[in-house]
Amino acid sequence: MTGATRDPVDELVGALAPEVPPPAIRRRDVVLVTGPWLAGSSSVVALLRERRPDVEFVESDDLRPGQAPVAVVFVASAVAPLTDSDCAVLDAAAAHTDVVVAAVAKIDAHANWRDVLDEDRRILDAHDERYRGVPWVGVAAAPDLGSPRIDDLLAALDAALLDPSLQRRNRLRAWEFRLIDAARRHREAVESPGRAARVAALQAERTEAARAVRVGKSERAVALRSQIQQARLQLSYFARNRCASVRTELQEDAAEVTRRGVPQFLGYVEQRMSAVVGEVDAGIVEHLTDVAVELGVAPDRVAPARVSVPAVGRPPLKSRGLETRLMVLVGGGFGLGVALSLSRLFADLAPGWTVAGAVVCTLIGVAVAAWMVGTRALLLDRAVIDRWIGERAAALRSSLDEAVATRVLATEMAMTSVLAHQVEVDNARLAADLNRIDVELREHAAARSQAAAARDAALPSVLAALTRVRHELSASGSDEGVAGEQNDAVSVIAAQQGPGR
Ligand SMILES: Nc1nc2c(ncn2[C@@H]2O[C@H](COP(=O)(O)OP(=O)(O)OP(=O)(O)O)[C@@H](O)[C@H]2O)c(=O)[nH]1
Ligand SMILES: [Mg+2]
Repeated sequence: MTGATRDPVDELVGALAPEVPPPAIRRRDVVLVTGPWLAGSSSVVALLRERRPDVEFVESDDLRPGQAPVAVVFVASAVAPLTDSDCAVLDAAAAHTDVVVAAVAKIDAHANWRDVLDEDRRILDAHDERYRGVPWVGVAAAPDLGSPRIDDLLAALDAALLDPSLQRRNRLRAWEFRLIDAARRHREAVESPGRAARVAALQAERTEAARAVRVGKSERAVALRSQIQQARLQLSYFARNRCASVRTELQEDAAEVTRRGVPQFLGYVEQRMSAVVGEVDAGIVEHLTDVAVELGVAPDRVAPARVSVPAVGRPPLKSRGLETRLMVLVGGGFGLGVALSLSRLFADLAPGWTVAGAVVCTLIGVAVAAWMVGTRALLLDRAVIDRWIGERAAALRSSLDEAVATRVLATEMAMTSVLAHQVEVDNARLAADLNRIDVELREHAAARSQAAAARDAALPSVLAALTRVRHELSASGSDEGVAGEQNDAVSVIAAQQGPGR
């Protein structure tokens, strides 16, 4: 007979959900007594063992993982109604066992234990409908006064253990747990929180990588543009400022130059102009190097060409023949006039010295004429030099302006090409990153669709089997029982009770 080798419940469920393996639990022929902390379960176990030595009672610690009892006695204290965590203790203890008897302990010490019992029954019924038929009794296993009261529990336990459908119900309950677990695993395989978190992280990483490259590119372009414009403005201002100040300085010096000092002064002008060129050149290099460093470009990309002093001819100091002749004429006339006037005055004052006076007056006239011509020539030279300095400064200024514009432009081009290269490098790195992320995302999507396919294929039969198991469980309460399905514990109790009661 096949039933001798295989449980009928296993055959029933196995036909509905063949891919779900049977519950991997070992049914121990024991009654588990458990309950919340300090509820009194150890006292109840002790008393039960004393009263019913024919049945093996154990506490949670006595069961190893994978072992399930034939019945569970759930001990709750009469001190207060059950909490959610208390219900969870029962859920864990009776996961694979359908037969549950509930007891409110310490009823000797709590006069209102019946109210607590009613409340506990209501709470447990509301917690899970599987507990609706659970019998509730009051016990006092270790009373402070009087004798222990455990008869109601023994009676309820006997009735439960004598139920002929006990083994079948327990097996169905174990199957229910197994099927719920299988359905949960299928759902989790599809909606795996770990995979969902990883996919979300990958998508965030993808968006951030693309954004970082885009923002980095436009930030660098904006920074380059603004730095270059700033450099152009500041360097032009600096160059103009230096030209203006050197011109003022040299023109002031030119106003005091002597005729003899002119050649030396011209050399000094060259020297000052070269110094300004050097200063502006150094300023350009320094500023553009700073810009390069700030933009993360090697400073050697800054255009290194030096500025030269613009060539402007020497001042036209000699080429003024007509003016010189005019001055000689005017100076000579003025000197002659002075000489004649003085000699007339002298002749009147000292007629005896007329000849000597004429000589002296002539000399004075010549001296005055020479002074006039000399002074006029010096003033003229100074005016020429002054104009020449203005021209040189203007030439220097436009030359420096041009140098600034050229150098800034060259630097901008060099940096633009460096930044373009950086953009290429960034884009290549971004493409590699996106490719890696997309490959992983595709792998997750494939794994998810595989799991969904597996779930869609398996879940209907699992759910059908679960519905059938629950139907059998709810029906088994009113069944007449299944012949030959009583477990060993039931047989022992029945044999024990037979003649003795
Ligand atoms: N008054 C009275 N006290 C009891 C009764 N049963 C147990 N107690 C007391 O309740 C306390 C806890 O009893 P235990 O039997 O150790 O309870 P437990 O649930 O096994 O406790 P833990 O294993 O520590 O969680 C002890 O102080 C017992 O004396 C009872 O029926 N009446
Ligand atoms: Mg204990």
